[in-house]
Amino acid sequence: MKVNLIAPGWSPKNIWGQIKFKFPPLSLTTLATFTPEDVEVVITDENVDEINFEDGADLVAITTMTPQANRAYQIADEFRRRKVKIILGGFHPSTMPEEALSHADAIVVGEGEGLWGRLIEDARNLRLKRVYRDRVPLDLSKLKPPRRDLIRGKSYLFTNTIQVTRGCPLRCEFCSVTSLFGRSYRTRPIQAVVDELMELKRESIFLFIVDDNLIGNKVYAERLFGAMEPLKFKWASHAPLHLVEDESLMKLISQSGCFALFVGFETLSRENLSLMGKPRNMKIPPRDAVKKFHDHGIGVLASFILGYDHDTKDSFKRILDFCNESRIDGAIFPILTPYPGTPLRKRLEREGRILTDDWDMYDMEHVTFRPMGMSVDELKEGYEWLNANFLSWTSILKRIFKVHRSIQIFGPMNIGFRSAWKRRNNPQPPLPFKHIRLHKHSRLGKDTRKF
Ligand code: B12
Repeated sequence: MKVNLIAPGWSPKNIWGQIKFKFPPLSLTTLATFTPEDVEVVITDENVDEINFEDGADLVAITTMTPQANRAYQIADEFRRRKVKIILGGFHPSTMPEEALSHADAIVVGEGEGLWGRLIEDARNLRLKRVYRDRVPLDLSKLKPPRRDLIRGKSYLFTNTIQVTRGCPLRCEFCSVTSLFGRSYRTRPIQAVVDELMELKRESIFLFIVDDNLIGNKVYAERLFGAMEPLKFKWASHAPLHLVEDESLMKLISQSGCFALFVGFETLSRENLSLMGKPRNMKIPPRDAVKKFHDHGIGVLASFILGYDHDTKDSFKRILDFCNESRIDGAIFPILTPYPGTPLRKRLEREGRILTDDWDMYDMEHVTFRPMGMSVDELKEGYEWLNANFLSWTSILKRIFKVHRSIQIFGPMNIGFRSAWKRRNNPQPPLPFKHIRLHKHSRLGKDTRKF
C-alpha cells in the first residue's frame, strides 16, 4: 500500500505564497511516523514540490488550514477522478466537516496520531468510515519524532521544527486552536524533547518551536528552558505578552538560547483587548514590554490584528508609529478573519457581518466581514499602507538599527518579508508552479496552479 501525504500550496497572490523561507508541515511528518511500517509513505508539499497525480498512491491524505481549503478540494477532486481514496484533516475539515466530506472519502476531526493506524487498516480492508475523531486528547508521551527523513533535501529554510506542548490556556475570541482543542494544555516529557533536540542539533543550531504558547505551564517551562540551555540552540517560538511580567522566566528563556518570540500584541486599544478576551495584555505598557524582551536579547515578532470593532482609520498610523518608536524587530498585521468554529465567527454571524465564505479570501490579507469603525475598503487600504510602510527601508533601518543578538534572525526576516511583499504585489509564479492556468473558481483571479 502507498500513502501520499499532501500539503496544498499557498497562492502566489499572498505574502506566505511568496516567502522564500518555507517551513515543513509538521502535521504530515508526524502522521508519517504513525503510519504502519509496511506502508510506503511519501510527503508532497506543494509549496516546494509538484504534485504527481499519477504516482500510484492508494490513499491520499491532505492537511488543510482554511485559506488552503479550495486548493485542497481541487487536489482531492482531481485524485478522486482517478479513483484514489481521499482523507482530509487539519483545522478546516475539523471545523467544517460537512463541507470537507463532499470532497473526501473520510475526514479526521482533531488530532490524527491516535487513530491514523486504525484508519489505514480500514482503508486497506475497504471499510473506511466517513468521520474519524479521537474523543480523548493524545497523551503527548506517546508522540514519536516526526519522519524528517521524508522531507530532507527539499528546499526548506530548515527542517528543525518541533512541538513540545499542545493547546493554550488563554481564551482569545479569534483563535482556532482553543476552538478546536479547548483550553487543555498538554506537555511532552522533557527527556523525550531533549532526545529529539539532540538529533536536531546534527542538522542545525537554529530551531523553531511551533507551540502556540510555550509558557502555558510555568513549572514545565522552567524545566524545559533549564534542559535546553546546555544544548546551545538559537531558537524561536510563540509566547504571550505577559511573559515579560516574570523576570525569572525571562532570564531562563533567554539563557536557553531564545532569540526571537512571536508575541500577540493584537491591538493598541484597551476596548479591543477586552472584546477579544485578552484583558491581561492591558496590564503591560506595550513599549515597556518590547524593551524587556530586548534587554534579554530576545527580538520581537509582533502580531497586530487589524479591523477589530474599536479600530478606526487612525489605528494604522498609531501601530506604525509604535513599531518604529519601540523598535519592533518584525511584525505581521493580519486582517481580522472569522475562522470557522471560533467564537468570533459565531458573534459576527449573529450580527450579520460575514461577507463571504470564499476560503481563498481567508488568508488574513482580505476583508471577509463588515468592520465597525471603517469601511471594507478603508480596512484593506490601511492593511496595504501599514505593510508597505513597515517594510520600507526607512522603517527597517529605524527598527533594527540598534543591534542585539537577534539581528541574525530579524535582519534576514525583514529583508525576506520585504521582498515577498514586493513580489506579492507583482506576482510571479513561484518555482513549482511554472505552468500557469487560470483557476476559475477563485476570487483571487490569478491563483493558477496546474493539475
Ligand atoms: C507553525 C504554524 C505556522 C507556520 C508553519 C506552517 C506549516 N507549514 O506547517 C507558519 C508561520 C508558516 C504559519 C503561517 C500561517 N498560519 Co499557521 N500555524 C502554525 C501553528 C502555530 C502550528 C502548526 C503545527 O505545526 N502544528 C503541529 C502539528 C503536529 O499539529 P497540526 O498541524 O494541528 O496537525 C495535527 C492535527 O490537526 C491533525 N491533522 C492535521 N492535518 C491532518 C491531515 C490528515 C490527513 C489527518 C489524518 C490529520 C491531520 O493531525 C495532526 C497531528 O495530530 C498553528 C497552530 C496549531 N496549534 O496548530 C497555526 C495555524 C495552523 N495557522 C493558522 C493561520 C491562519 C496561518 C496563516 C494563514 C496566518 C497568517 N496570516 O500569518 C499563515 C499562512 C500559512 C502558510 N502560508 O504557511 C491558523 C489556522 C486557522 C484555520 N482555521 O485554518 C492556526 C491554527 C493558528 C491559529 N491560532 O488560529 N503557521
